[in-house]
Amino acid sequence: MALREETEQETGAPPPGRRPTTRLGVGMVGYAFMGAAHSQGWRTAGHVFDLPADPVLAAICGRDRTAVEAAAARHGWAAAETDWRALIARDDVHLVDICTPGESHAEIAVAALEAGKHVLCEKPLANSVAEAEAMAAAAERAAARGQVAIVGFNYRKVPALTYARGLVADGRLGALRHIRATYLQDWLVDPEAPLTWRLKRERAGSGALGDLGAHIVDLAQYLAGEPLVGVSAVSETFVRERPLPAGPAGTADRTARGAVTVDDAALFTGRLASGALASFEASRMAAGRKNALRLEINGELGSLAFDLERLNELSFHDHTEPAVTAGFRRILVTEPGHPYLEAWWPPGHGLGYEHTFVHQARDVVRTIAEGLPPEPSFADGLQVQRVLAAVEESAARNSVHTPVPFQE
Ligand code: SOE
Repeated sequence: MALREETEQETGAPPPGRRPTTRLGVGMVGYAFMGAAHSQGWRTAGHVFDLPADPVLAAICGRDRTAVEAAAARHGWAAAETDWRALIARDDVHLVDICTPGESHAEIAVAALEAGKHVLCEKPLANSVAEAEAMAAAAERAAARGQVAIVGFNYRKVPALTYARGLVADGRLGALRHIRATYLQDWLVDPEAPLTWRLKRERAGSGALGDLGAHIVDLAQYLAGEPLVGVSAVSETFVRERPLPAGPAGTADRTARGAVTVDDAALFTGRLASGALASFEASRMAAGRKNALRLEINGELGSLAFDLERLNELSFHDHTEPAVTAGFRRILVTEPGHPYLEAWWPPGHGLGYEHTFVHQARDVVRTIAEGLPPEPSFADGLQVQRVLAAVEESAARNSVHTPVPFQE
């Protein structure tokens, strides 16, 4: 849909250094962790980057009137709705930002696209391949009408990883041989941690696999610039019953318990289209690991390594250098010439997790206003969904691998 032109007569003179602008009215569904993170992105992007349109936090939506009004006040949204259909129908909403659990992604995204809105949808795109296919098809139809549909794989927007993609695309690593990716958290180590929606298959689709594995699968395919063509997996649910959540803060009710219906951890190997081999580990059971996303790529000309806990750094080994001086060196990705950094702080003044959502908002606005190809697209999200489904299928078949003989 066309962005609304806003004239100077309506707004007064533009602030110094800024051109008259168009407005992109955002309507967001959901207001928990991701809702807060996306709100921060929408609030900040236009104040840091020179954007071709101004994101406006038009309305936020959640089922509980009191809670959604509190979220609107806290995060800076102009209005609150309790029905997502009413949010989509609003004239001041040009883009629908979906931050709900995966169970409602498909229905909201397809409805929003059919209503002529642009869509940003949290990852993983859906809870099943069938849903993701319907979403990708709706996005394709909408693209023909000039609408944009993007998936919230926010880690693509870490400057070091965007930069890493450039190095791989420029051939600095040569032919790729290996990708090693792990994403580890530990919030489920405690067997008394409550049974939240993230532990229910019908709500979240899968467990650590969709929550964390989706990110590293997307990053592997994005960085390599090619898809995974096959996987072999094992997965486990270590704690099969947990206390039901009770109370508004999701604290555990010690009396009633329910079944965990998703994986706690998934490990898999994969093969990329070029023949490179990849390995992945996603777990919410890795004691001491809070948000540890690590990646290493080895190519015939060099290697790259990244650790989200040190997200301003990228390690690069140039294998074409003389062996006596070659070796991994740390690039501090904070120079104005690095992706997204031109608008932030002087070199060395690093960024954090929340900046990925600001960069995501910037890219969504630019994609819409400048007619750029959407990235990551719903087709990318569908491809990740297909990998997740293949991992689940493989894990179900591989509950017993090739047995290892042993002697008592
Ligand atoms: C929870 O495990 C979670 O919030 C994920 O859902 C996010 O995608 C990830 O960025 C951080 O961890």
